[in-house]
Parts: sequence; C-alpha cells; structure tokens
Amino acid sequence: MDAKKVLEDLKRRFPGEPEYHQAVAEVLGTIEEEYNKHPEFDRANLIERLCIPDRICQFRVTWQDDQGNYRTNMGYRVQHNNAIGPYKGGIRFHASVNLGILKFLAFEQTFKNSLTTLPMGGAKGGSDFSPRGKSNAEVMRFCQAFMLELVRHIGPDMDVPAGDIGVGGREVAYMFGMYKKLTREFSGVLTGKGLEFGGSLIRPEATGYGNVYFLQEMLKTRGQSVEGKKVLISGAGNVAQYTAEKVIQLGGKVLTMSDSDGYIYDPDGIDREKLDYIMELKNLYRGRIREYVEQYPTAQYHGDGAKPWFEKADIALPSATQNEINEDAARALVANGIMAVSEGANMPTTPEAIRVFQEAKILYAPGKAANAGGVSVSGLEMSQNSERLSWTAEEVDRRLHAIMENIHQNCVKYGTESDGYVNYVKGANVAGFMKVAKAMMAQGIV
Ligand code: NDP
Ligand code: 2IT
Repeated sequence: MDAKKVLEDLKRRFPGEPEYHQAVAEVLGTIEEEYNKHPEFDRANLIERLCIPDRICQFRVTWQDDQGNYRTNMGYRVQHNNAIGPYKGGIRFHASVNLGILKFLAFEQTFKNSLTTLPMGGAKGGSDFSPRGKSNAEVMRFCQAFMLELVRHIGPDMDVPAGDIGVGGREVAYMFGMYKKLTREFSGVLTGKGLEFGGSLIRPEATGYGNVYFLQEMLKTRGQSVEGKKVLISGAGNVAQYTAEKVIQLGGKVLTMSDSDGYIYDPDGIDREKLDYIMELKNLYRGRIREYVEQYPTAQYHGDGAKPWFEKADIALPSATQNEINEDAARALVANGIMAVSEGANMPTTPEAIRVFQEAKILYAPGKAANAGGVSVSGLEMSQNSERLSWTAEEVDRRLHAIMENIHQNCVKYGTESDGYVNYVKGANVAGFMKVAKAMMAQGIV
C-alpha cells in the first residue's frame, strides 16, 4: 500500500471528517512498513476494508423536555470491525458529537480492543445530546428514546456498548432498563452496569487505573516511579477522577484537573480528601470545577477554557477529550521538563504535538494503548455475565494490571527503534493491526 494515496482516497470519498482522517493517518503512517512485508494483505485490499467501517447506523431521537417541548437529536452506532469478537465500544453524549468523530473513535477502538488480548471487535456510538444542564428526568427520557432505536443494532453477542464522555453509570442504567423492557431479556448487552445488575467491580476505576499502570511500566524502563512526581491531569470526569486516585495512592502529586470551562491549579496537590470533594461535586451535584477554589482558596482557577499544559510538572495525563494538546502546549510541556505523557483520553494529542514529544524522546503513550484498561474490564464484565458470576475487586484489578503490562510489552516489542527509543505509537498500531489483519485474512472476503 501507499499510505498517502490510501489517505487521499479516503479524504475524497469521506470529506468533512477531519478527526477520522487524523486517526487513519496516524495508523497508516506507522503500519505501512509492516503491512508491505505481507503482499497477500494488499491482494485482499485489506487496508480499505480495515479503514472503512463495516456498518453505520444513524437515526433520529425524539424526546420531551421538562417544559413539554419535543426535541430531536441524532443517534449513531458505527460498527467498525468484528473480525476478532463482537462489536464493542462506548457511547458518547456531547453536543460536539458527529459522524466523523464517532468514525475516528470506532476505528481507534478496533486496534485498542485487539491490544487488550480479549475477543472484542471495534465500535462507537453516541448522540449530539448533551446531559449537561438537563434534569435527571430529561436524561432518562432521552436514554429511553435513544434505546428505542439502538435496540435494533445491538445484542450481547453482536454489539455491546458502554460509556464514554457524557455517559456514565446513570445513563448506562437507563439504557439497560429500556433494552430489558423491549427485549424481555436480561443480558450483558451493555457494560459499565451497576453492581446490583451485572456490573463488574473496578469497571468505573479501570480506565484511570489502567493508564497509571501503563505509566508505571513506561517509567520503569527509565528506572523511575510515580512516587514524588508532579502530575498534570485534564478533565474531571470518570477517567480523570480515577487517574488522580491511583496517582495519589502511589505517592504522586496531582496539581491540576479541569473541565471544558477551565482548570484548577493546586500548588499543595489534590489529596484524597480534596479528590473526594471533586468526586462529590462532579458525580452527585454535577457542578463545575471552578467551585473547587471556593472550598480550597489556596488553589487558583483559570477560566475561558484554559488548559493545564503550561504549568510545570513531570508527568501529563490528558483525560478530557480529543486534540486538547496542540503543538504550543507540547512545546511548553517539553520546555518545562516533562518526562512522560500517557493518554487517558482518545487522541488528545495533535499530530504536530506528537512529533514534538517523540523528537524530545520523552515517554509518550497513545490512548489506544494507555487507556485500554476501561474496555478491558468491560471485556471482563462480559466474561462474568456469561459465567453468571462476579469476581472480587482484587481478581479484576489483578487481571487489569496483567493486561496493561502485556500491552506495554507488545508496544516495546513492535515499537523499539534502532537507538533504543520506544515509539509507543508504532508499537501499539502494529501490534493491534496484526491480530485483526490475520483474523480478516483467515475469514475470507466478507
Ligand atoms: P466524562 O464525561 O466522565 O468526563 C469528561 C471530562 O472531560 C469532563 O470533565 C468534561 O468537562 C471534559 N470535556 C469533555 N469534552 C470536552 C471538551 N470538548 N473540551 C474540554 N473538556 C472537555 O468522560 P470520560 O472521563 O469517560 O472520558 C474522558 C476521555 O476518556 C474521552 O476522550 C473518552 O473517549 C476517553 N475514554 C473513556 C473511557 C471510559 O471508560 N469512560 C475509556 C477510554 C477512554 P465538561 O463537564 O465541561 O464537559
Ligand atoms: O474509549 C473507550 O475505550 C471507552 N469509552 C470504553 C469502551 C467500553 O466498551 O468499555
């Protein structure tokens, strides 16, 4: 294949989807060499079949707000690839959601899920509905209306959604309730469920914990650990909260957290008690991160959508959204002596910023490797549902830890360059790609 030509072709056929083009470009650029060692791949036009989703489901969702108005949103499910297992991936509810963003996420998910060692294909879904500012009753009605359509496309052996931005335990539970009502089946059709109805211990923690386990593995390669390190975290949602929890447990100092309005900088570090405050503020009251400085006045709040990347620290763990670290931010991080960047979010670093990190030879892990802990424990939730058993927290955490170590080993295996620098982007892409490619080749032209 000629990666440039494949990309140009996709851009022409699917215009106006910049995030999808960005994600494909990153993967193609790093797998081209390996791919071209296998002429049988090209004869089967594997690359186009791997870049273009198997199927895209789109639908209108109509729901009633508290004032009695009928509102419409778009709903989507992108089923990207099921060569190695049922379609699997989160659902995002956010005003910014569009098809291009979900295509990028479903594409990434395919390689990520392949890396987990578990049998899961790749998918992503969502809606341009944002739960922010909506009442509980409105969120419930929206989730129910969304499931009225989604029900046709999913099933425990077909496609198993979970959470993502704007979709947490509350939304998963409402969607599960409606799925159960419509099908009269109690099944593991969604993951991230409540513990009382088939959810797995450690699923809420899994993405954040997994990212820090991956970070530990990276730091070990340089004889370092999390203890005593200053850490910048973006976001204040599910991933950010449990990232902070694990960093604190390991003796690191969390300096920042954020939301889309701005970030807080706490020079004394966000400790366990302060994190409890943030969790209550965000999960119970659905408040804003700026309220932190009213509670802890020695901290500072930077508004107007400011990002934390210009503060001095040892480690950055972006955990909010895509393209939140641009070239300027990357240069500032490097100038301030950053040692490692490990992505909790999906594609938070722009291509130009990735180049800055790699040229500076810092430890840099892409989301599809570093944040794979979330979907891994989703996979373990599927196993437990099939067994009709629940494993202990220790058991799930032990397996999560082993999976993250395995992903790290695979990145080192496929990504080590001649000077010894580990290109984790290349390692993750090649390792993830090879398994899916072999499965597709074996299954014929379908
Ligand atoms: P949440 O909805 O729980 O939290 C998202 C956080 O990011 C919030 O603080 C939110 O702020 C902020 N945010 C969202 N959009 C933007 C934006 N456009 N600009 C700035 N800040 C923004 O989502 P998660 O924590 O679940 O997801 C965070 C990231 O992690 C996403 O990239 C997701 O794809 C990825 N991820 C999630 C996994 C999971 O299991 N949940 C697994 C693997 C990856 P605000 O409240 O202002 O919107
Ligand atoms: O991006 C992701 O990996 C997720 N949002 C989690 C997907 C899942 O199925 O648990």
